Amino acid sequence: MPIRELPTKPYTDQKSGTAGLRKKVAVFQQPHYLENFLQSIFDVEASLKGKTLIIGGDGRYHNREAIYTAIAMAAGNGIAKVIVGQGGILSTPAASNLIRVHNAAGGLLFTASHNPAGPDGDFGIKFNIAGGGQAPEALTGKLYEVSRQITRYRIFEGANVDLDRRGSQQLGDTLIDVVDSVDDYARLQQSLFDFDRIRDWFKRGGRITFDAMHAVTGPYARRILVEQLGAPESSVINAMPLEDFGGGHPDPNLIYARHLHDLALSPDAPDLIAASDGDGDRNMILGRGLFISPGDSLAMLAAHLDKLPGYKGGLKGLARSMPTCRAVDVVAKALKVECFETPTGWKFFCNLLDAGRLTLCGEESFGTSSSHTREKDGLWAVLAWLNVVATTGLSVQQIASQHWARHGRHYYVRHDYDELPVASANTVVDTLRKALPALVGVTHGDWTITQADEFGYTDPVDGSVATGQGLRIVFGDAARIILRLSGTGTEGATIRLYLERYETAADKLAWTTTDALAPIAAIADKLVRINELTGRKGPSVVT
Ligand code: G16
Repeated sequence: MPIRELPTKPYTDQKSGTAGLRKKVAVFQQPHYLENFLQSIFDVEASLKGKTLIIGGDGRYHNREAIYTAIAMAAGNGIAKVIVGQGGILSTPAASNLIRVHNAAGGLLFTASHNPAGPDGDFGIKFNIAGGGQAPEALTGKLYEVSRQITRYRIFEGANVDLDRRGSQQLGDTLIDVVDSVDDYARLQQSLFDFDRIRDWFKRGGRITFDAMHAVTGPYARRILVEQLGAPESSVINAMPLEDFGGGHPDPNLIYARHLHDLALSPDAPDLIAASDGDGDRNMILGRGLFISPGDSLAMLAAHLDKLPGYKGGLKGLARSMPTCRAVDVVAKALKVECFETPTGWKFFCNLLDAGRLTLCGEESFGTSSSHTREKDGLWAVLAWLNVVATTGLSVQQIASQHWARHGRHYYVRHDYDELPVASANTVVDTLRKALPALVGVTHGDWTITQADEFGYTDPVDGSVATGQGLRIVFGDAARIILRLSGTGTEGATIRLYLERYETAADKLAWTTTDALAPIAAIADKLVRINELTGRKGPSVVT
């Protein structure tokens, strides 16, 4: 039996962030680094033994090597069956779906999401549990503890798996099933949306440009948009997945996908312009002449969800992460459904989804999804918008204008200060935290602070508590300033400052976001003092 137990020494930095363990590729290439983390999973989740495990990744540099190791270690740790995407490719929502479809005990997803790839780029791993959601914090905490004491790992030595040949192969007692990366995911989308209606919309001249950013969604978008829905081949751009994502930054936002914003403003703009990120869970939506912010996209989809075949059964609850703008809260109120405010991190939605209390949820970080899976789902959001546009006969612009006229408009922006020295980022947060108690009741311009605190969350389903989830300065319904540290970066610390302003008067609905938020930004400058405390001149990224 070529299963061997090999000695190893622990690393002390295998602490998961907002979404799994993300590090530079070079960190993952250290001897036994990946093996240690994987063995921690197999040790902590002993119940994986004898069960099915899904394995796949976003195709970035180091994906294949990591997947060979993961398969050999799955076989070394008594996994009965591994289902792996052909070529080692699975988008994050496709992997989550496969866990659900095959009733698997969990999944190993190799991705650093929207972070750049290549030898000098980032790599990452997420462990998803039965049901398809990301490991909750209690579990990632245990993984971290175990990883700091690990002394050995188990592996099937000399494993020789052909990742490119679909079908079954045997590795000792473990069955390895290499499956098409797209089939099940495409079937799922077909069950949710009105493909006939969308096909007809394309036939009548409807146009989309979808940018796969040379990342994982290329094959998914081609299959669904082009082959199944009849969009012209040219509708999917940068469709070829590349190990370094073509040297780009597959983060679909107004900075890294600026060209899509320019396209939206051009005279020949298509009806819908969209993009997804490295691992296919994020989405960006634009219409002719207009960028739809993620918080607005969530609210507008919520308002139209009853028009989509997969959601005719009615809307249960809605949810957003705390820093996400409160547009969806207004829709929830109008629809008389529960609305939850969770910490940043998709994993916080999963208990609510499992308990049947949520239908739709989203985050400001370009994430939207529904109860159909347990990850955010980039192409799902694009198909949802296509379906709404095809069904209502309205343009994206009309959908947005009607929405704002009825529900009011939440202007919203996020300022990122990347790669700060950790100490200086902490100083900003600590200084504001100390100042919070004295802020309530203070008036700035037209707005008075009604609440100033640190966000904490008690999960309504299992009672688990998450503290220290961001500082918030709230001006009633009118505005908010939020500050938190990112949990997904791999260099130094990233401060995120979120600004929101709500307006309902008809003459205040068509401002530019920059103009609308200028007074809030000025208040944030005074209260949060990021430039002053860090020596920066301004944010690195504004989205
Ligand atoms: C991950 C999480 C999201 C989170 C985002 C940003 O997304 O799944 O829930 O909103 O990171 O997190 P942070 O503000 O801590 O950097 P992804 O697409 O990177 O997996």
